Amino acid sequence: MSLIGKPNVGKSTLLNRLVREKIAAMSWRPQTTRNKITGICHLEGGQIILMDTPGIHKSTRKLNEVMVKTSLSTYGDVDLILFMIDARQGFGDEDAFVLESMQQSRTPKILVINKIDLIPKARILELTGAVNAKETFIETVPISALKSDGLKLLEQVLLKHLPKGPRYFPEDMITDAPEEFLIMEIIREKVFKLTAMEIPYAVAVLVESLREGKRGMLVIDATIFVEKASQKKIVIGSGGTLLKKIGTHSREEIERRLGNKVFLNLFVKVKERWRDDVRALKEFGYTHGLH
Ligand SMILES: Nc1nc2c(ncn2[C@@H]2O[C@H](COP(=O)(O)OP(=O)(O)OP(=O)(O)O)[C@@H](O)[C@H]2O)c(=O)[nH]1
Ligand SMILES: [Mg+2]
Repeated sequence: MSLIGKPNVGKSTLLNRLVREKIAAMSWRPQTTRNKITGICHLEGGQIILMDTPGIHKSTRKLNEVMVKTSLSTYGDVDLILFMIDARQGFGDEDAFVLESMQQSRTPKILVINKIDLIPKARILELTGAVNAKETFIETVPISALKSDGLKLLEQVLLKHLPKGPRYFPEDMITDAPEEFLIMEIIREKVFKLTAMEIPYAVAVLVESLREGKRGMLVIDATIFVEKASQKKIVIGSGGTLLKKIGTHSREEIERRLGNKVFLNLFVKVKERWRDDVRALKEFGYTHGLH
């Protein structure tokens, strides 16, 4: 099952809620997610395998092209597409663009209207009617991912429509993403939240090494790449204060996630125009559709 929608509608928030653990980066900025990430939701009635994807949008940059291709590539791999819209913003041109991208796909679609905590109830019915007039959805489920409202119903709807099969994953497994990826995303999310303007978008993170240090401590070396020397200066901050804050916030979350004490070494480097540089994109793990 794939979570699809324009940026910022709440796809990653829903993934984390259904998995009952934070595995996907979330922020109030659009285009937070850049890779797909699989989450596994264990229920009495079965396992739901969910895929969070980057928000589909228009852009001329290579990175953004790769992000969108990553999302589109999931259509053929899944049994269900969850098309998510933001209840407060309603259905706009950007949503129409996303819907158009799935027109060719024969995968059944469910409409998820998220952020219903922000609108009056009557508006839900109105939106349901308006969006269902544009496309055939097998179900419409209004939810608030943030407030965990409507999620029980959504789980039941998903179980009903997903084909029955063996349980693929062990009960304690919530993602198949490698540790390096989860760590990279935690650091990138902190940069997304602690920097402003164009900086979050100019940042890529690479986990260079993971090794066991003294007393079972996990030692992590990671590099934050930016596109310009001026951005590097900002990410480091005066006297290194911002980098320190990014490091502390990241380390605390990595420790919670891995259940291990962590020593995090963060470096900042400039890689000019990496967002349009195929080699750099590959190095950073943004590979979909690149040759
Ligand atoms: N009020 C409200 N806010 C929500 C809800 N779900 C998500 N949000 C907020 O919406 C913002 C975007 O959430 P994300 O989960 O990062 O959105 P996304 O669709 O994954 O965004 P991209 O990765 O950029 O495509 C965050 O600030 C969330 O807290 C909701 O049900 N209600
Ligand atoms: Mg996301």
